[in-house]
Amino acid sequence: MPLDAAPLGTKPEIVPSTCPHDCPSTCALDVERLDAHTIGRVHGAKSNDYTAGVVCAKVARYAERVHHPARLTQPLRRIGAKGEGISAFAPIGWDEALDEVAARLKDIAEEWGSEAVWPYFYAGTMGLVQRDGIDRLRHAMRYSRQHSTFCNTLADAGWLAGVGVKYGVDPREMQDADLIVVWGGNPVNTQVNVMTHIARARKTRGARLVVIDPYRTATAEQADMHLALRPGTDGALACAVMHILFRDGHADRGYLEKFADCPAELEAHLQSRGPAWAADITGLSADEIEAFAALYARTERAFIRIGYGFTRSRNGAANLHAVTSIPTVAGKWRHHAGGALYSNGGLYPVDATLIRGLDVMDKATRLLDQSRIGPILTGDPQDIGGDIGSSSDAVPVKALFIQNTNPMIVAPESAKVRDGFRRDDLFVCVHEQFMTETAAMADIVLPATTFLEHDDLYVAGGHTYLQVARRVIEPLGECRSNHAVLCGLARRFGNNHPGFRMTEWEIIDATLKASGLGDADTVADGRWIDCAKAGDEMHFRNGFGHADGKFRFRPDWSKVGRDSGRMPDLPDYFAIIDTADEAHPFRLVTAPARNYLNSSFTETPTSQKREGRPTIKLRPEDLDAIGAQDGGRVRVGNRRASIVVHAEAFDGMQRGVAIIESIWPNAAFEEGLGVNALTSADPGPPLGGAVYHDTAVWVRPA
Ligand SMILES: Nc1nc2c(c(=O)[nH]1)N[C@H]1C(S)=C(S)[C@@H](COP(=O)(O)OP(=O)(O)OC[C@H]3O[C@@H](n4cnc5c(=O)[nH]c(N)nc54)[C@H](O)[C@@H]3O)O[C@H]1N2
Ligand SMILES: Nc1nc2c(c(=O)[nH]1)N[C@H]1C(S)=C(S)[C@@H](COP(=O)(O)OP(=O)(O)OC[C@H]3O[C@@H](n4cnc5c(=O)[nH]c(N)nc54)[C@H](O)[C@@H]3O)O[C@H]1N2
Ligand code: SF4
Ligand SMILES: [Mo]
Repeated sequence: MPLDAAPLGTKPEIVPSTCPHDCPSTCALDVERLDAHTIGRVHGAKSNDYTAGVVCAKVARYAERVHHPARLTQPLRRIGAKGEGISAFAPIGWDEALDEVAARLKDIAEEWGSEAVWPYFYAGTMGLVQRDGIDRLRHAMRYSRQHSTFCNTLADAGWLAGVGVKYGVDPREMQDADLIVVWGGNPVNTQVNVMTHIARARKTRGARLVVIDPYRTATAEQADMHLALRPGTDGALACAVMHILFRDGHADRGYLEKFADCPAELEAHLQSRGPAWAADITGLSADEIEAFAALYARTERAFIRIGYGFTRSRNGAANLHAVTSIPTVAGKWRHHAGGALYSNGGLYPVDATLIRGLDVMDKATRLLDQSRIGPILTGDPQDIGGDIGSSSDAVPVKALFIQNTNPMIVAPESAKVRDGFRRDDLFVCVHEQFMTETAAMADIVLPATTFLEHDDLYVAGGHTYLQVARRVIEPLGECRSNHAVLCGLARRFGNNHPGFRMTEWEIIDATLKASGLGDADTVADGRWIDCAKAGDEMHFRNGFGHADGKFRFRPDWSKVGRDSGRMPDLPDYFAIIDTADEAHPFRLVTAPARNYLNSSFTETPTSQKREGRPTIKLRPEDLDAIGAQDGGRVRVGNRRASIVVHAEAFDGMQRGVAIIESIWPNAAFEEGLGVNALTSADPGPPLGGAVYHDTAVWVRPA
């Protein structure tokens, strides 16, 4: 056991690192290094005032993942059927593997045009060099571009529409707040550090916690008030809260005059959107809405911590915009610990030109929607035309080169994704740490290092630190980093972009220097740089991110995305969700499970044990109504597919709401199709974005 490898009585060496996973916390880590190949426990850095010594349980026991016996250690060629797993593969050498991938991509580009190749990636590591380097290869070779829509497209659209820049109030101010509203997020599961700062506010100031979430999550369990609304109805709740603020004299009229575009119009518009109206839509009582609005109105230091969950609906951008309008109406942004934070992703002055090869990008290449990989691979003519390219001469995708993502599980309409991967005429190379269900569909699989085995540079959504982390241990077996693989391919293509002739460390160094942030060694030795702006900037006390400094209640959605015609003019309930009907009486939310991180950690025994099995939470009355039992098997379905899961009686939500915590591998389900067989690949307006929590389904005993 790696944990016991240090001789008794010796203290393990502590080495700094950064958690690379797709989590807003981006924790600063202290890793126990037992020897050059082995780690022990992973701790949160006490010296970082955001991480504050805390990490989630799954990363604390990272030894279980990095030293997992099923880690890939050699390049593999598939010699058996697609989807069968490791037994269908035979080991090959790196040169042979890269030669073959390069030759196939070259042939396909020659025959079909370079856009027939789609480099496909997401956020297995959030390190900028290892995550985004794939774009450099893409642009250098004029391969198809990717519109990355799995996660934050709808949320970004909604935040930017009103606020104008992608940052918000410093999260370290949460500890000084008197009211924290966790809106559509579940930080106990998804970014545990938020809870540290909330706990401080509760302990030192008696702060109140309000959670707005369709079900009683572990975060909601800790709350003073939990508003368990129907999924996708946050716009209505936000409107009613603002209606009450105007009605009861809590709108900050002086502030609005100076900092908002059209407060009088908004007030008039909200006249007809009071608590009774919103109660009808959200399923909350008018009293609950009044109580929340009153608490919010009377608290100066009211911090809204906005999560992603409530934006994963067709109306998600509109919902998020409506929520950011609340602190504007009430003028809360003015106060220390008042206002809102969604993400600080736009805070960092990092020049990504070298990493992403932006100098050689050709914007004329087509842009393919990541979330629509199912329709794309199965040849939807609308999709393969791309967002920008012309559809008349559209070529099918003939090759996928995949790093950092597991689309067979995480992408919507996964039955189509699987059909697409099964195509005989599709060449697939997957660079992975494990034999994921996506890797199992590949022709060539390449073994990848983990963050502990390579260098990288990290920024964060949930705080303000930029971090540089050196590798902690030697690469396992023959594992190579994403950067090394990209360089290997570029060499075979004879591509001379300077980024392919540099080491990771040289790229980090050059990027920091180009960004005016110093050099790699200095930043790594200091571990992080705090990129927070002055408080006045992060509270928008000098104005919001639009030219006139005013928050937009009436955004110009056409500047945000092409599908803007349907967007509501002013904050509203935008009724375009997959509404429940007689045939599909339940609204399904596929919220993140605590012990998995997307599909990562689904391979570790402790996570598997803690999660148990795929489960649908339904109210006891709903179980009775469909004739199902607590613990019994049920079939859940809609137009797209049906899956079998076990039912759990749970009274933490309204009737008609169903929860399946995710994301389980498809193989964990009886028939081999997982929860994303039910979710839709419809792009949410105005700019696209996956709608994982916006699905009407039927449920019946299996
Ligand atoms: N343990 C764990 N941690 C994770 C992840 C994971 O899978 N597991 N995923 C990581 C990633 S990639 C991300 S982007 C973040 C996301 O983390 P969060 O910001 O927390 O967002 P979501 O993950 O989508 O969902 C959070 C909550 O939103 C609720 N929700 C769903 N629909 C609605 C709605 O219509 N209205 C409201 N008010 N709430 C709604 C869900 O019930 C859920 O409890 O977490 C990261 N951290
Ligand atoms: N039903 C449902 N589906 C969802 C969501 C949901 O809430 N519900 N959430 C969505 C969201 S928010 C997101 S962000 C996506 C995330 O989806 P993904 O980005 O696919 O996230 P992971 O499943 O964690 O997959 C990352 C993969 O990258 C690999 N990896 C990690 N580090 C490296 C590396 O350095 N190199 C290489 N080559 N590989 C590496 C890991 O082993 C893992 O298999 O899922 C989405 N899907
Ligand atoms: S809370 Fe998030 S960033 Fe921190 S260790 Fe866990 S997964 Fe990583
Ligand atoms: Mo995400």
